[in-house]
Amino acid sequence: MRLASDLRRAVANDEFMVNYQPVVDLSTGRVTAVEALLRWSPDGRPVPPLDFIPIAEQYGLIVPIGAWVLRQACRDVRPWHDRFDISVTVNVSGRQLREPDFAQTVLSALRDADLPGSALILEITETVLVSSSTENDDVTVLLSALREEGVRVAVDDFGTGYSSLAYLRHLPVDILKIDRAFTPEGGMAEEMAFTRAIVELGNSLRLSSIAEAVETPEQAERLRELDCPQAQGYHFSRPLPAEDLTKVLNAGN
Ligand code: G
Ligand code: G
Ligand code: NA
Repeated sequence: MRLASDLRRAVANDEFMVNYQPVVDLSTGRVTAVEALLRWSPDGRPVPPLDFIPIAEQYGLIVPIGAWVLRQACRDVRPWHDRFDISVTVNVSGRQLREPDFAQTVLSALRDADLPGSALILEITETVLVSSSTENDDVTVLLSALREEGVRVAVDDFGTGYSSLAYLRHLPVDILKIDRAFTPEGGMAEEMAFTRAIVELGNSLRLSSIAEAVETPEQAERLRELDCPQAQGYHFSRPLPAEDLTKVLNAGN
């Protein structure tokens, strides 16, 4: 496949970049974290992540690409962490978690950027977490070890991957990223009931939920009324290159 060989070359040629989308504390408006989002523009034309990430996963290329994202994200967040106490949240695919040296990859990215583990959040989809979550399995052990270094774990796409919540009782997680399907569109009663139930679950488990794809001030206000602690989305900011985000943060955080 053409895309796969292009991707292989891209790793060697440094063709990737990382953009950062702010995660905002809904009660203070402060940026608490940024999500690292991989971008690839071979010959100046951007390829959507949803087109190339599945291929990268299929060919195992997500392992070196993901390691590169971790290193870049830790390096970029360092000044934002020092000045504004901002953490970085990095997407991790199941393929990466199964690498025996994944913990080493994470810890060396932190060490080389001189960043504490508490500044890093690993974002793992609910489907991947659940498919690897019997009580004593490797992923549980791995995540527990990383948490001992202060690294936090976020459940991505929460609410869409699985019909049971039992895994939340034994998997070491800190944050729920509430799937965009539950970001209220119009404030209709039934829609709000789902959002409220999910936010309340997160709050009562002391998980710091993040609502995704918040696009309007009305949506942000509804989430505030439901006591959702954090949110991200175009209403606050699009994903930005590091230099642009630095300017935004310096202008006031
Ligand atoms: O910007 P958006 O189109 O960036 O991202 C689309 C999807 O790609 C998201 O679901 C996001 O989780 C995923 N994604 C973005 N960056 C990365 C990455 O570095 N690694 C992995 N595994 N997924 C990513
Ligand atoms: O599920 P995950 O957090 O990985 O999704 C990130 C994806 O969502 C990226 O593609 C990002 O560009 C996109 N995104 C971020 N904010 C918004 C938003 O407000 N609306 C929409 N439609 N997409 C968004
Ligand atoms: Na994500």
